[in-house]
Amino acid sequence: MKIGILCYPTYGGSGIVATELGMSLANKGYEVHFISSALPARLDITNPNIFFHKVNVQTYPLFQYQPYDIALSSMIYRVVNLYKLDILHAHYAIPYAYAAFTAKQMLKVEGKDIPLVTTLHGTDITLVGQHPSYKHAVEFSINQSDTITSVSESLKKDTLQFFNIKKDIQVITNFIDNSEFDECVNCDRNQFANDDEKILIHVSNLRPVKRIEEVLAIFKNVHKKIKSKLVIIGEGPDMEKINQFLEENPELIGKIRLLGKVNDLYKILQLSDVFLLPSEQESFGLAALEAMAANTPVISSNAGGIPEVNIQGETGYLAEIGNVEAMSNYTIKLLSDEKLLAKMKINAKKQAIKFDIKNILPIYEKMYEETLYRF
Ligand code: GMT
Repeated sequence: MKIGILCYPTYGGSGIVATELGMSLANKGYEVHFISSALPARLDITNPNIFFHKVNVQTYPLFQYQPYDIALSSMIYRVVNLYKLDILHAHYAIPYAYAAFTAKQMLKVEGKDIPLVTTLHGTDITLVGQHPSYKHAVEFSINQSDTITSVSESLKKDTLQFFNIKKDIQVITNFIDNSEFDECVNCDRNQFANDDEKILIHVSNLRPVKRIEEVLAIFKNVHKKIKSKLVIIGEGPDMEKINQFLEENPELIGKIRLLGKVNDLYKILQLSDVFLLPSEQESFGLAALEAMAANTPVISSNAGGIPEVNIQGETGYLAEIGNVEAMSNYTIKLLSDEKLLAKMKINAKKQAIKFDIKNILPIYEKMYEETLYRF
C-alpha cells in the first residue's frame, strides 16, 4: 500500500504521531510519502520506503498572506498522480483535511479519486477549529473525509459536541515505541540534581494551554518540603513567564533548568521522578505517555483525554484543572514516599506498554484496509 501522510513538521504532538506512524509503516514495507512544509523533526529519511515532498510556497509581494493551502493541495495532487498513492492520511484537520479534499476534487475532474483518512489531534477541534473564521470549513472537510479518527474518547465526544459530524469517528489512541526507552546507559542524574534531590520535569511547547505558571507554582510548593529541581523542556510563547517567575522568586534561581528543545528527551525523562502536566486542554497527552514509557509517574490535571492515560492512584495523580494545591500535595505525597514512588514508576511503565506501537499499528493498518474496501 502507498500511503500519503500530511502533517506538521514541528515538534508538536500531531507531527510526532504522524511521523512515528509513517516510519513504523515504512519498516513494515509500506511506501510512505510525507507531504509537509519542512522535513518532519523525527523523520528518518534514510529508510528507502520513505519519501518526503516539501510544499513550496512561492512568495509574491501582492499577497499579504502567502497561499500555503493552495500550494499544499497542488502538491498532494501531484504526489498522488506521480507515485500512484492508494490512500491519504491527514493529521490535524487544519489545513490538511481541507487541502486533501481540494486535491481529491482536482483528481475527480480527471476521473480519478483517492480515499482520505483524517485524524483529529486536539486543538484542531477544541481550540482553533471552533473559531468562527474556521469552523464551517473544518466541519465540512471532516465530513468529506472517508474515515475519521480521533486520538481519544474525550476528543471524539468534543468533536461530536462542537461540530455537526455525519460520520462515525473511530478512536485510535496515541502510541509509544517502548523499544526506544531501553535501560539508560551513561545517564548521569547529577547533571540535573544532587543525589538527595528529586527531579520534576515538564515537557511542552509552552503555549498558554499548558499552564506553565502552574508548573512553576507546583514546584514552588514542592520545593518548600522536598529537596528538588525542576527541568523544563521545550520552547514556546510562554517562556517569558519563567523568567518573570524567577524575578519574583529569586530563591529558586539555580533550581529550575530550562533546556529548550533537546535531542535526548527520553534519557532526561528516565532520570526524572515525576512529570507535571497541569494542562487546560489535552486531547490525549502524548507527553505524559512518553514520561510513563520512561518509568516516570505523572501529576496532571483531569483535562480532556488525560484520564484515559494517567490513572488516578496508579500511574500518578489527577486533579481538577487549576487546582494547584491538590497537584502540589499529590507531588509531595509521591516524592516523600520511596515505596509509593517505586511502585508508581513500575505502574507507569506497565501503562505505557498497553499503548505500545505494536498494539496500535495493527489498528491503523486495519483501518486503512477497511477504508480502501469501502471506497
Ligand atoms: O499539545 C500541543 O499543543 C500539540 C498538539 C498538536 O496538535 O500537535 O498536540 C495534540 O495532539 C497530540 C497528539 O495526538 C496529543 O497527544 C495532545 O494531547 C494534543 N494537544 C492538545 O490537545 C492540547
